[in-house]
This record gives sequence, C-alpha cells and structure tokens, in this order.
Amino acid sequence: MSDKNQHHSIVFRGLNRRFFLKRSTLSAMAVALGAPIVHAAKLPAGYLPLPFTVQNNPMDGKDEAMIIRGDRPWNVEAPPHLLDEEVTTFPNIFIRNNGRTPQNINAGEWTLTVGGESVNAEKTYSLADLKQKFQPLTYQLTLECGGNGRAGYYPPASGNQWEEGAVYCAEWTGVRLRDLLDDVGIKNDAVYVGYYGKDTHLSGDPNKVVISRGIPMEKAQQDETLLAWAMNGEDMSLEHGYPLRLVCGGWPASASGKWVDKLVVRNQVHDGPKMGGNSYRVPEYPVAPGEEVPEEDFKIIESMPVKSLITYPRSGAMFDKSRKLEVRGHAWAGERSVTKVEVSTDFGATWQNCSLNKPVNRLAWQHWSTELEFPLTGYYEVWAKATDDQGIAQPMVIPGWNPKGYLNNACHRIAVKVR
Ligand SMILES: Nc1nc2c(c(=O)[nH]1)N[C@H]1C(S)=C(S)[C@@H](COP(=O)(O)O)O[C@H]1N2
Ligand SMILES: [Mo]
Repeated sequence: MSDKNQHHSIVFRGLNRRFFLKRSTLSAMAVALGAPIVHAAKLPAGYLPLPFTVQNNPMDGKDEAMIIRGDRPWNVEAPPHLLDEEVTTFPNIFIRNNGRTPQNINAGEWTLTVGGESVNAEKTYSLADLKQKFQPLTYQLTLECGGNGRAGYYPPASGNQWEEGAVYCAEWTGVRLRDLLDDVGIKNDAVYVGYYGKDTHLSGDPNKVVISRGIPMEKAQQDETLLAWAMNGEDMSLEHGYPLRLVCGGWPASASGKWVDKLVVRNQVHDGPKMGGNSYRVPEYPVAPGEEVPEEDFKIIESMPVKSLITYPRSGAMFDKSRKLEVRGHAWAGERSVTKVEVSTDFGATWQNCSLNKPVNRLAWQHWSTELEFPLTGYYEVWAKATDDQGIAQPMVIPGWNPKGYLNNACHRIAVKVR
C-alpha cells in the first residue's frame, strides 16, 4: 500500500463506525467518488458509502489477490470476488493458523490415535487403515472462521481483522468420525470429542499445544462430520491440514482441527487450549460495545449464523448504463439452510428476490444469482441479504458487539459505478 493510501485508510477507518452522516457532506462525498450517489436520500443514518469504510478503496481496483492478515502465524483471506467458484479451490481458500505449519510430513507414517477417558481402549490407525476399514464419503462443507467480519466491529476487537473472506466451501473426502468412534468403542458417559494437531507453538516450545478444540457428541456423530484426507479430489494442501483433518461444516472453522494426529473422547466439555476464556466464545446476553464481560458469562459458539456473499461482480466494478448486470454469490446458515436471498440497490429501501439453488448436501453453501438494472448514471451499492429456514435474516447493520469480534453476519455490500 502506498503512503497516500495508508493515510486514507487510517482517516476513513476512524470515520468508519462512529461517523454519523450529515446530508451536507453527501455532495462532498459524491465529489470524492467521482459520481453522484444515486440513492443518497435513502442512505440509512450511520452509513457511509463503501469506499469510505474499507481499507482498500474498491474503486482503485487493486484488491486483486489474497490478502495477508499476518505472517506469524500465517493468516490469509480471500477478497470476495475470488470466492466466485461454486466449490472453492486452492489458492483461493483462506488460511487461519494459530501456530506454525508442521514441516516434513510423511503421510505414509502418519497415525491417528483415538483416546480420552471415554473410550474403552485407546486405538491407533494409519492413514491406510482409515481408507481401507471405513466407507469413504464426499461432501461439500462450508467452513467459516468464527471471527470472519471482525474488522466491522467498533471498538475494534483484537485478532485478525478479517473482512469478508475467511470462509470457503470445498469438497471433502474422508471417513465419518462416527464410524471411527464405533470402531474404537466409546463409553456411555462420552460428551465431547477434542482434537490435537501437529502444528507447533509460536514460542517454539515443543510441549505447548497451539489449539485443541472440539465438538459435542451430537455434532461428532452427524453424517457429514468427517476425518478428511482429500480436498476437491486431491490430497489437501499442507496449509489446510495435510494429511488429515477434522471437518465440521457449519460450525466455527476452529472446530475443524488441521494436521490431526490425536482425538480424545471426553466425559466433560473438552478443555484444551482455546476452548475457554473468550476464545471462540461469546457473551450469553447482549453487551454494550467495549463492555467487560465476566468469563463465566461466555458460551461456546456452535452453529454459525446465516450469511451471504456477493462474489460477482467485484466491488468497484464500472459498467455502462444500458447493460443488465448479473450479480451472484453464495449463502449459508450453519446447521440450517438458506431459503431466501434478496438484493437491494437503494441502500436497503427496497429488495428484489434472487434465484437460489438448494445445497448439494447439508452444510454446503448455496448459490444465488439475479439480474439488476441501473437506470441512472452514478454510484450505486449492491447489498445482499439471506434468510434461513427459521426465518432469521442477516442484519443490515453490524450485529451485537462482543469482546473478540465473532459472528459478524451483517449484509455484504459492494460498490458499482454506472456511466
Ligand atoms: N491444528 C490446527 N487446526 C486448526 C487451526 C490451527 O491453528 N491449528 N486453526 C483453526 C481455525 S481458527 C480456523 S478458522 C480453521 C481454518 O482452516 P483453513 O486454514 O483451512 O481455512 O482451522 C482451524 N483448525
Ligand atoms: Mo478461526
């Protein structure tokens, strides 16, 4: 980023969540945008046109590639237009590491041990055992980081400042965790399955566990919960968990352990690193922005909320007035399915229904599309809003602030300029 842009981003980030729009500033903004804001009168209070709220002005057309949020550990997200594929492929897949990627993996020697106080006896499998003993299955499963959208919160929450792109839906092949647990033999008191992976702690201490999260038995025993070795028909990429990872679609992706070499079946809620405190947990009740919340008032995030993305066109697209514009993207809703996607071109004053596909299987994201017309020259935004099968819709404004900035499922919006 050039110095000039950096300066802009700081100024505009400051304005981002605090600035209350005065009508008198609209004309100044139109000058900055180089176009009249067509539905300016409908801009809700507290909203700024998109270019004034994000780090990279979409009108620059510069956000081409994957966005690096951190290099130690390695954290990378996709700009939404790189998520346009129906099934996300490498390298358009976000990477979220809490420690260091394991090196020199030998898949031929890889083993998975299933232990913990709620197994009858510990058992160890090679990858070949897993592939031969159990029925392999393939599902498309959506993984979204619990902190996706964190950058939208004010006051800012600590952690990677994810915008929209810490989500993907890949096709995973592996065996059911349930089949494996049946083979091991578990006790009646089992309540949780936790994972351990081979990544190493940033401190370099080989005895320190990076992250060890888990899922309740009910999620562990779902048809779609897999121990997967393949992504999109190939060995999965190293960064995404090669040679074996847990995949728990629809839940915060932190439940989907990468480089898994040990599972523990627990007679209590798993208590590994990043299961407690405010990690992947949210207050049990709404809190005021910036409020301190006592640790005992947090609950573990389970199913992710309804959400959608506009993946085409890219934000900042410029096109001619006479053209009809195809707009498309994906929508997902954790354990639920999405029943409706709507788009608005007048800042949410009116909405138009989109066509929406059924998921190819449970927990896969769904594709939506529609055609839009823009009758006037100027600056527009396209907003997308999904509704789940329980009638819950995405909020148009940032939802409940929480200390770690999880679960921001506010409507995605893009900027378009019509000439
Ligand atoms: N072993 C291990 N598994 C892990 C993590 C990790 O740091 N180490 N990060 C978790 C988090 S927080 C997320 S969001 C997802 C990211 O998966 P991805 O890198 O395939 O996108 O992996 C999860 N599994
Ligand atoms: Mo995450």
